[in-house]
Amino acid sequence: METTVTTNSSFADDVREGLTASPKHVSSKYFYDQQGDQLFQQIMHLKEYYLTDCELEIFQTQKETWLDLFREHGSAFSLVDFGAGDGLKTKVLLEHFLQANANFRYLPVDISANAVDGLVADVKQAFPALRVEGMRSEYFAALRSLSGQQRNVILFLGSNIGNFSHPEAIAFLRQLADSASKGDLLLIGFDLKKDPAVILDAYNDASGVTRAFNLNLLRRINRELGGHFDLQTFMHYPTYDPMTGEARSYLVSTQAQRVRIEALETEIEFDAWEAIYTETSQKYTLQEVEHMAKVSGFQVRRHFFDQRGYFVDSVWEV
Ligand code: AVJ
Repeated sequence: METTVTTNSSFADDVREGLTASPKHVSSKYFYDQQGDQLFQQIMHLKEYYLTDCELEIFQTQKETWLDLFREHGSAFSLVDFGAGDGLKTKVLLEHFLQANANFRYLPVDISANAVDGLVADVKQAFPALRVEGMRSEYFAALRSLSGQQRNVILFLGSNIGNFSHPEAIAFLRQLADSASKGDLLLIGFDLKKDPAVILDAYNDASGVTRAFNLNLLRRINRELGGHFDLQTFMHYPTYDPMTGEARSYLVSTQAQRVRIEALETEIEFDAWEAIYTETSQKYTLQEVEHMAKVSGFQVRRHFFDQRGYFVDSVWEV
């Protein structure tokens, strides 16, 4: 039942494959160990990282409208949170929905039990009256297990979709549409194309947090796989192509070197200035957003923008 989006390969296997390939690459999904989670929390508070502020602004201005939309059939709904992060933004919605006495429950889904348990404990403390059930599960399996009950409103926020390549994103959305039930809604965030300098700054903050976030990938290889990366010899190098909308991050070896990785019983060879490709953060036009909805089997209900028009939260129906 897995697609190309989710694989069962281990960190070790993927690091071996990616660092012996040409060009070298390691997936951004491996950013998020405990340190990576913490660094991402810091990124969300950076002034250069406008994405979080934009989406928070949309949440604050649209929470009434969204509640009307979610319970338009006068019925109960489940708020199914994919990739809940720290729930800062989601808490704005939860608070409003509780105040308005909405008939809903909150279901954060994550494959990591740690992430789910942490978030559940956190929202329970903040909102004792909230009906919350953590689901330690793969996304699509969670959705299928919920079908046939009340309407599901699936949250896929923060432009997390942007970490997928275009074909991966379409495959993911199609599988989402297939696993959902008729009438279910998807609330999905997309970062939009804008001044290229603004975008590049978001991935190259002055305080160096994003640099540390990217380099943490090598630190993680050192910690978990007995790697011998000297972080001083790798630089964080982000790019943005205004034509394709692709923001990419690389780690560039500033010298020719060989790096031993104990757990892989191997040595990785780098030429001077050879790069490891670590992340894509795709930026979209509204036309691209609408096209993605259509080809993956959704109907666009409405778009919601921040004041600057930097970001869109789009509501789609299955
Ligand atoms: C969590 C995938 C939306 O791509 O903007 C932030 C991750 N990477 N800074 C993004 C990230 C570098 C972020 N997403």
